[in-house]
Amino acid sequence: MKVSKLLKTTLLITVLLLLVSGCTNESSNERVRLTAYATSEETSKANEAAKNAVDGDPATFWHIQWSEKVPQSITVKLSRLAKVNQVAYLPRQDGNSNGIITEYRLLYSTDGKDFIELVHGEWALNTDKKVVEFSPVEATQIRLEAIQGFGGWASAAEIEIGIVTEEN
Ligand SMILES: [Ca+2]
Repeated sequence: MKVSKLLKTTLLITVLLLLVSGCTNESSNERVRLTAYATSEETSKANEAAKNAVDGDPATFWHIQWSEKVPQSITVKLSRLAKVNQVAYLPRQDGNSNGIITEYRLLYSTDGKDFIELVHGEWALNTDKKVVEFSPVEATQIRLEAIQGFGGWASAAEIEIGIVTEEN
């Protein structure tokens, strides 16, 4: 008796899980995870690797090697192809302005080799989050190129990618 009840419960749970996954498991709705790489990152003198720009923590940041200068770039990799229509840049929040990006380009790619320019613009030298919106593009990588940054460096506390969710 106990076993069959357990079986029934297990079956019910399985069916429910299948129903739930059937609703949310379409590849277009799969949660996009972000990783990052950069043309330069300071990992020997400080903990300022590219991954710090996508860790969700405003207190950690990416900074290029102190011995290098802009132009440099940081590229965010998406775990799958997604429709992107927004990028937000959060400058470092530790009170030091070094590397705050003031002239930038945003580019996107579907193969990580060819990058197409989306936006070229300027940002005020402050710690406010900068949000850039554009017509949606399908991409697997988004590149933030720092053309000018305070002190000749580039840094970023967070780079957020806005994804258009499919609703069919
Ligand atoms: Ca961070």
